[in-house]
Amino acid sequence: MDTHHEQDGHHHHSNRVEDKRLITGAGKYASDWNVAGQLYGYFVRSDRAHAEIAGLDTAAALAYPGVKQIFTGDDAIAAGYVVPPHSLTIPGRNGSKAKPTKRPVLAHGKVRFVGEAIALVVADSAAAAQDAAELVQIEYRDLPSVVRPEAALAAGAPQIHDDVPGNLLFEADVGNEQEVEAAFAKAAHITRLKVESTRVSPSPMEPRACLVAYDAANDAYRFNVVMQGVTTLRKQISAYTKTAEEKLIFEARDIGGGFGQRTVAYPEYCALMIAAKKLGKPVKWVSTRIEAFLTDTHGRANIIDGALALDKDGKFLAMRLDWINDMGAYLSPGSVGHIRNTSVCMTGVYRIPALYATFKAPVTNCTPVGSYRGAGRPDIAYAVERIVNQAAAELKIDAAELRRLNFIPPDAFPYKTPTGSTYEIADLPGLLTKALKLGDWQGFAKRRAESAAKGKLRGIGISTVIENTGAGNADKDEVELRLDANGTIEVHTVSKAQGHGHETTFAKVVGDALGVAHERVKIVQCAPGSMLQGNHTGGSRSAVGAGSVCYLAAQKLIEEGKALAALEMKLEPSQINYANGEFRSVESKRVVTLADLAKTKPLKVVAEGKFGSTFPNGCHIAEVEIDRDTGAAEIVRYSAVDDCGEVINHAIVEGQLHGGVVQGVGQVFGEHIVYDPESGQPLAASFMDYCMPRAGALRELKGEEHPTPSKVSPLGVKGVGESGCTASLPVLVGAVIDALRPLGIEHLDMPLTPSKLWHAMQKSKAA
Ligand code: MCN
Repeated sequence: MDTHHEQDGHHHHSNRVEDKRLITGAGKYASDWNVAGQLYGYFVRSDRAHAEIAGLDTAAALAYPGVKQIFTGDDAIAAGYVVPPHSLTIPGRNGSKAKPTKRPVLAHGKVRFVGEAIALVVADSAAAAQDAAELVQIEYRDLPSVVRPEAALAAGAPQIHDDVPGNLLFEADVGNEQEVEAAFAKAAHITRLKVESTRVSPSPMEPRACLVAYDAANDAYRFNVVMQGVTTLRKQISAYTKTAEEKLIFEARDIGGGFGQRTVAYPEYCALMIAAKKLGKPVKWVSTRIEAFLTDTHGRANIIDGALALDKDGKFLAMRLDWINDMGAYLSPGSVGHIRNTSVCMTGVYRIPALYATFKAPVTNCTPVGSYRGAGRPDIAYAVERIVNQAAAELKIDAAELRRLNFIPPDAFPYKTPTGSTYEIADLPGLLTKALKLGDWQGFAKRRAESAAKGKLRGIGISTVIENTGAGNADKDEVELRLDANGTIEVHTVSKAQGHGHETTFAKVVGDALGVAHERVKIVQCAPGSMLQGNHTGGSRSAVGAGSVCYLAAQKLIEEGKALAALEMKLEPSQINYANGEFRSVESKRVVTLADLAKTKPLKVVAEGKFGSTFPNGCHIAEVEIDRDTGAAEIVRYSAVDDCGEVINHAIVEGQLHGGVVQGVGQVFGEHIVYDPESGQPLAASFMDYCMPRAGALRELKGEEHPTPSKVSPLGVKGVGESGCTASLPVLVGAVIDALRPLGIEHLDMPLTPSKLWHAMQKSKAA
């Protein structure tokens, strides 16, 4: 770790090899792909939250100049593209299972959320397709809608799917209810808090885009599409359309952000397959930002009702959490995170002997919910950390001390949690000590007084969190190395960076393992047609998974290289040493270079690995100042100490943390997808009314590393891509609540907008 640097307050110098291309306009994004003779698609979408489609008349649109064809739900049914795959396959209560929801790739008979695609207009220009789409006549029979998950579960709520009685898609529980009840019965104190992790839109910079070409000779489809890796997307489209995986070929180069939202098979991609095949021409669709808000999967959308039982000394005895997980109108292929990930680290960084949690996952007349940076991890961290803060306030114990008192001690690792996970390793007291120093916890009272003198309310927040990263859904991660006669090493992966800098970090792993310059290593992500297996980029698993296999592949290349060099030198492999790109033998004094091995033909090796979960953890401390007159909150200090194991690239890790924290800032202070409860209409579907964080929202982040290397993989790394997001929600809301507590305000739900804070302050004044 490079503490020296950090303590001097310097930031790590960025040395990402992809940056020149990305920041000079030389990137190639999904909508940059074109092929000769392509047609353009435009989707007609529902403007109703819940309605029967009583009539659909495409005649006028079809007559519009340039229009080739219009596809509707009938075509989706005829193709059999009806049941999207879903990932919520974990066992439910009493052995029950989540029901897949039918969703023809173009709506058939009924629409269930605003934005659902009803028809696909294909024309010889994008403008013609869009113009003609306005001529498609739809007659709706409106049905009552329900957009709040608690309301969807209430008796008498409108029924959204015939085969989902009571709108309850899935129900589960974890832990031991009897133990929890017994512990609550003898507790000296019980803290209760109900919080919501609000529905938000991940909003990557690059909107979705997809160009599909049908190859009749091979009955295959070629896609240029945004993605987070090829394997998951290919499997899901294959399942949705019942097309063999090897008939689905994907090509993408640069991806302008993903955040979980770019992982899944969306119905639009499959509808384009129908059109491309029928018309015998490639069809391209580029999403607008409004379509992105309406139809890209949303994130979070969890309501958590929690209770924590403590003994008279403040030791945690038991916790109970009752979840409502809003799934939106259909079960998205990326739905599992809501539940699985929340239960993996449910007791957080604490020793809580007894735990019980229930989950209810309803459908609502809203956009389907999928993974969003953290996928359940920020939600559980938010719930637990808010409850712990509330307990500290009620018991008048310092929030940092209450944490220290209840931490899983270093000698208890590997630590088995009440939900059956095993945390590998962490040094929580060390992390806390470092963070308290970095954030000057002790000096807060003085700073609060200074703010008060300026008429401002100042609050401090703390969060100590742990999350699972690494273990993927794929059976294994594979990486292929190709060595050519110039000594260049191509590294093929099936993960796909969306801004993460894999071209830099993976090249470093391979270059270091081979002892060659990083510039000699070229990372090729998701080469079209490659059938390598592995995980997509998500769940902060690429460093642990693909990254570690990069290392194993380099080792394999050395081993195979030794055998080849031995043949050439007429020696045994054991007589040959490898270093810095060269095979040498003491005996013969001869040298065979890596490039020599590929003289006659390129040398290929494929390595594989399967790794378990790693558990990055962190302690963040933040301070906010609230303006009493406007309700505006300003982040005035932010310190983060994180353990992501060994670090491959410090600048990238710092950037990942910073990005994650700012994404949390967005959810805490502004971002919120809201629907009108009467009409089911979305009220925030553009950047005019969906408030993204701006650069000034977090002016400085002081970060330090506190690594406890992982033994799960040969690199000792833990994932870092989501950590900032996970830690930032509770610390920032905690800081605001701390500022408002003197006014008697103990809880507010996100987003903490100036208006919300102002009204809360006015109400407390009046009281
Ligand atoms: N890294 C490192 N040392 C470590 C751990 C990671 O140097 N100990 C590096 C990795 O090599 C990689 C980066 O940090 O370059 C992130 O690695 P990792 O934590 O393995 O996460 P993934 O690469 O799998 O990225 C996924 C994660 C997720 S789940 C979301 S969502 C997210 C995030 O990353 N989406 C992002 N960060 C994002 N960053 C950008 N720019 N864009 C997104 O869409």
